[in-house]
Order: sequence, then C-alpha cells, then structure tokens
Amino acid sequence: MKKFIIVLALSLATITSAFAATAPIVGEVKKINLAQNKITLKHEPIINLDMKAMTMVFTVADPAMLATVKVGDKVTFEADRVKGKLTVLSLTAQ
Ligand SMILES: [Cu+2]
Repeated sequence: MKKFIIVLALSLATITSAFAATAPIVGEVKKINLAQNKITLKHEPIINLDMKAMTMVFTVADPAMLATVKVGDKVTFEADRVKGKLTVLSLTAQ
C-alpha cells in the first residue's frame, strides 16, 4: 500500500509538470533592443505557446534581463503571452 501511494505521488508530480504553464526553452540570442525592451531569440519548439522552432522577437518582463546576456549566447528561457504580448519571463545564459 505504501509503495502504491509513492507511485501515485510520483505520477501526479509528472502530470503536474507536464501541464505547467511554462517550461524552459533552449534558444540563442540574435539581437538585443534595449530601447524597446525586446530581444530576438532563435528558439526550439515552445509547447505552452504551441510554437515551432523559429527566430522571433519577444518583449522581456524585466529590462534587467537584457544586461545578463549578449548576442550569440545560448540561453534557456521561459515565455508566455502576457497582455497579448509574447514575453520572456526568465532568461539564463548557458
Ligand atoms: Cu516563436
């Protein structure tokens, strides 16, 4: 019985993470626009946004993020639609 409960807990954890609002995405910085608070990223498919791999412009949630990366950096990031704009919520250089 105890084993069953552990298995159930693990399955629930897996299901919860699979349906999380955002998931880390692998990408590369192509362009940084400090004046407009935007970043161009070449990204892998984004499941939560139903997007294939492409290069596109995102708004960043926090302008300070733009100072942590440079063009050419490989990054992991999270993105979602915020007030209708595709927005980078977190950004980390690899
Ligand atoms: Cu895209």
